[in-house]
Amino acid sequence: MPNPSRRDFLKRTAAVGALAALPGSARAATKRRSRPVAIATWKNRGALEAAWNVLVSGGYALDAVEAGLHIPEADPNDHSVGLGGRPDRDGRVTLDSCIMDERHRCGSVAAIEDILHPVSVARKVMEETPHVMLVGDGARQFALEQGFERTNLLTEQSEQEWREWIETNDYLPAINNERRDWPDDNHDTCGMIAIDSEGRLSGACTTSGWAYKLRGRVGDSPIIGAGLFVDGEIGAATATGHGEEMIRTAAAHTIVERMRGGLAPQEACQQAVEHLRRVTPTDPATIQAGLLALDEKGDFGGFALQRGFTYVVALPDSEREPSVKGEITGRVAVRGGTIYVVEAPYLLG
Ligand code: SD4
Repeated sequence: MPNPSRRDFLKRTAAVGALAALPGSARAATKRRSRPVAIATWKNRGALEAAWNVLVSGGYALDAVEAGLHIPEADPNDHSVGLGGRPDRDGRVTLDSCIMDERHRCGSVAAIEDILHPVSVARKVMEETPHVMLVGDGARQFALEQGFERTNLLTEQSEQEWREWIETNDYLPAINNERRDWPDDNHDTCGMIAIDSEGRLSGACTTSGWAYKLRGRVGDSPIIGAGLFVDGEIGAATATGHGEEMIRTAAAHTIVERMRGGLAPQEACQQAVEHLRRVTPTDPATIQAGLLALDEKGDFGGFALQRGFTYVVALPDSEREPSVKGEITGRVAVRGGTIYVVEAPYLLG
């Protein structure tokens, strides 16, 4: 007769083995309950509130980030995302977006035109195709086949500003946003990561990218691992700023790997910025990188290369005033929680 301790050991290892054999989704599903948390780049408050409403209703983090990003995508006054986004130098609005769930499932569209909600096309790429990324005309064709409508995204205002820009032909974006004229209310590229009450992590990004970019330029926002990365067992990260820098350092993936190594989200963001500054061939004084992270416990952090990176985070009512690195400059009560506006700490003065 086997001795009891050996029997226990066998039972235990069998259970662990069965768990390891489960696909990631089932593994995550057996895991935990969590407090919901959502965090987004810039003052994307409306987007965050839409996402939060899904989370406090017990919804799925993936649905939350998608619903959140629909807000800036449809807002003609947000000149860095979707409708009303600034065009490329040829006057065409081209959009980049991606989405990723807790099971390493992801979808992405780059340089897509005429479609109001690229994040939802990215989700369709994830759910309806064996691919991860579609670009340009192919992405639009896929979207139209999926029933998305063709929409003219170039608003009168954006067109007028582009025509004025042609006169100066100045390529360089401002450090903190493409909207030099509205610095107090920037909501710029929207990167959002969230964890729901079942402990499922997801994230998404949406942008019209670098204003007046070369036709065909793609930034970090649709690149899995650069503008966004999610590992359901570890955490999630997203980025904003000069996309070329996030691509060359695989910024979001770097952050998640540092969290896997044991760093808290705040420290992981800071180290990723320090690394970026060390390795970039670009003059660091001319670029911005704003990074956000969230781990599987719901802890979060943000860090930037330069002053001026604002982010928003939604936390449940039960939360004490959160201890954040950086300065809380605003708070708004929302259903079942509070949205805090935070000025992220930064590396360069
Ligand atoms: C890009 N990272 O296309 C985006 C731009 C951005 O706030 O984040 N702007 O490079």
